[in-house]
Amino acid sequence: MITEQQRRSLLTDGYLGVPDLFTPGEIAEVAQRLDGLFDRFADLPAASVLDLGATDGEFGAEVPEILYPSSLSPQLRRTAVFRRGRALARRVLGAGTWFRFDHSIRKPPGCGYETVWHQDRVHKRSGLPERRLNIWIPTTPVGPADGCMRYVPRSHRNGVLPHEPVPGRRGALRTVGVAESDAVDVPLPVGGAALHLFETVHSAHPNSGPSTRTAWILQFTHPRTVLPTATLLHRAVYFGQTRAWRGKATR
Ligand SMILES: O=C(O)CCC(=O)C(=O)O
Repeated sequence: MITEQQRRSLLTDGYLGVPDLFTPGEIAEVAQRLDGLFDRFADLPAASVLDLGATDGEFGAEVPEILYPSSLSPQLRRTAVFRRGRALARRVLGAGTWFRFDHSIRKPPGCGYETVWHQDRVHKRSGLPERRLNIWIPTTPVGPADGCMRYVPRSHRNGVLPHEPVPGRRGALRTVGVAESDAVDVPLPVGGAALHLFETVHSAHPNSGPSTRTAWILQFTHPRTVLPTATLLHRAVYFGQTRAWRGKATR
């Protein structure tokens, strides 16, 4: 768990690297579940998969992303990593914090794509008075060469900044005018996590290293009473679209 000083640092700077939230064994369990899903990437429901690479690249081979992996593999929700992540989110955002979303992004060795600079709030233009926390959990050690996260400190304080589409990249919206020299890398060992707020400007490096970089990303929201119709509808549609696959997977 984090100290009060770390909590304050997160709220002041908009991000926090924590090197020791989980044990290697706890991460290995998550890695095994995620690997099992990525191994079946081509067979996952269409609603569960994206690729953040080039628009003309081979879908699933560049920067594969799985949406709601914990719905496809419900054991993920029963892991120590999930439980501790949720307790941490409640400590940061307060009682009544609600698990909103999870996804997993993989960068194969030699993946030349950075995750472009963005604020998560720009993808959720609800305008609702909610606060969110992202917990980014790598399954291998990560540094700048392997695709670690990077942040612009205190960038969460200026509201939603202008964003622009990135030609040639699937679904990417990039914050306009980020001064990269202000950014801070957050390298992590196995068992570490990078935390950030809904408005923090962030990016992740390409993976020029020899290992596959996989991250499980948990997103929590507060207050729980903010349950916009669009969110519930999105969930209902997703569950409908993946029901047949989930039924087969658990048989
Ligand atoms: O894993 C990545 O490459 C980016 C993750 C990210 O942008 C996020 O967790 O908000």
